[in-house]
Amino acid sequence: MANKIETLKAAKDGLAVKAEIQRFAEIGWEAIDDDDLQHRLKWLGVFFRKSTPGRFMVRMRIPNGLLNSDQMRVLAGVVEKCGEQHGVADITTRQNIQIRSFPIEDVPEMFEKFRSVGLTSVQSAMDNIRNITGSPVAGIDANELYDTRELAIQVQNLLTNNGEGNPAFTNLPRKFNIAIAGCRDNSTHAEINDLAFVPAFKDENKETFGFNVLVGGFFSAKRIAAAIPLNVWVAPEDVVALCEALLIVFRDNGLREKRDKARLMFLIDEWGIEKFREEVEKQMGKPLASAATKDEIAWEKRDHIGVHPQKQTGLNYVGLQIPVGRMYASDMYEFARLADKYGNGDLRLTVEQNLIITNIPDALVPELLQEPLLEKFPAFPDNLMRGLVSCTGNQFCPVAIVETKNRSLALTKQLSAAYDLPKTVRIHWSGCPNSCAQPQVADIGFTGCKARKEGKVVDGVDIYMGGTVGKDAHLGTCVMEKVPCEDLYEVVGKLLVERFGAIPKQNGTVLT
Ligand code: SRM
Ligand code: SF4
Repeated sequence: MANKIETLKAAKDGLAVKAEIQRFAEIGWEAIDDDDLQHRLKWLGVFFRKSTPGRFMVRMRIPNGLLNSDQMRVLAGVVEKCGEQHGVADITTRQNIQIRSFPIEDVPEMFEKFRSVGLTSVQSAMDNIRNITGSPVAGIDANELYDTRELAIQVQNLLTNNGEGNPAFTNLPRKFNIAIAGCRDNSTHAEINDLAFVPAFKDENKETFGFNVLVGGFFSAKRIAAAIPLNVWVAPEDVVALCEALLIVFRDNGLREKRDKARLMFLIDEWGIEKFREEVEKQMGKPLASAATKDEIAWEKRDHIGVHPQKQTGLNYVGLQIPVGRMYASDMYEFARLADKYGNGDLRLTVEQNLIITNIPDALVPELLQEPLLEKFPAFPDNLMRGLVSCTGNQFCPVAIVETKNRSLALTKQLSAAYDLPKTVRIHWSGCPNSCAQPQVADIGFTGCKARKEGKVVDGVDIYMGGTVGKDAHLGTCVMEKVPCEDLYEVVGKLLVERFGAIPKQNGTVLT
């Protein structure tokens, strides 16, 4: 028997609401058909939020995390229009932006504004392909192996019909994540994607560049799986075609009966990787090369925070830490202004929910570092704030079990005041086991749950540790269950001392 979402899609395609958006704006949200309101609008990237009924959220698509100052100003304008009390934007864990709290009446005009600067939010949620991630310093990193920007844009253009919506990919069995890595530190977390391209040279002389392909990675409440090798190497010019072929195989054969068993890995489980590879090859219409030997040069994971010279002599990029990814309209206008004044207007987003301003001449770096905005969004944060990532949590997310952004900020500040850390500790907070903040790739990861303390049910977390990214990445495992959030100061403080070399500050506020 088909599940509810399959029935809903069969009754009316998700993208059909595109033609109705003007009507929705005229009749108001309360008169919109419930399936359109709660589900199909997500095909346009527009989310009804039951915690703020009537005030919607939009999830953009920012391929490779590439933004320019004009686009940032348009996004800031949308946030500003939502009013100081409600307007807010978050950088997401897919190098992307979500904005809330606009009324449905504003959507047609908002889409026009997006279009005017080449932005789109189409097919960014539900059974569609999510934002295509790529190296955040593509094209400016002296050590990159490949500039991923053009490929990420091409893949998005194909899958979304240049941002207008592509009926060929509106009805996948489930969500689908694609990452294209261009450097050796794997800054996109390739192995947690359904489809990932990892740099690899085909020949020993390292002259023929391309990508090895990984498939089936995903996180869900029921199962987490690292992507596995497809035993395929593709040249850059075949990346878009491979995405298309593989997605057609998934679309036409993926399991659809149960939502929690509809991600790509379940099809691979059922068929075996060899048969899956054969089907993709058949769909491509040409033989696929087998995987190249792994590139063996190890690199430490970078977070791109701070000042870094670019491959273009005399220019720098400056990575700013955006605590829990949260920005308000005034911040966003300021980012646009700084990008224009000090750089060439370009901005980048990272999967750590941070922001990079690029192309800053050497002579202007000191002045940029003095800008008041950098007090709020520092280029040199402390080693705990630097590694903090947090999902939306129960402030807005309907499936959240606990609050995350405010709680994680407060705890991080408290721990930073009490301990010195010799290096960055990456702490990721997810408000439920869906793992949107990727806790399994963190040094310390939390997933929200209910716990018990003194006989009472309280907010808690399961704690994951040992997640590594970059070379030989592997997923962290659960080391403690149902820890009450109110005990986290002590529990995490102890972990920081015992496992990460934290030293209590002399005048700090270590509580016992
Ligand atoms: Fe996520 C659902 C937020 C990245 C796994 N995720 C949701 C929903 C849509 C829940 C809902 O019904 O509203 C959340 C929206 C809350 C809100 O109002 O903001 C939500 N996910 C997010 C974001 C915004 C977290 C963040 O604060 O950064 C991220 C948006 C990325 C983007 O720009 O597209 C986000 N979600 C992820 C990731 C990380 C990634 O993609 O690298 C994952 C794990 C990787 C994966 O998908 O395999 C992730 N989200 C999920 C899942 C579990 C998927 C599954 O197969 O069961 C759900 C639940 C679902 O889809 O049914 C979910
Ligand atoms: Fe919501 Fe859970 Fe994802 Fe956090 S991890 S955004 S609480 S679905």
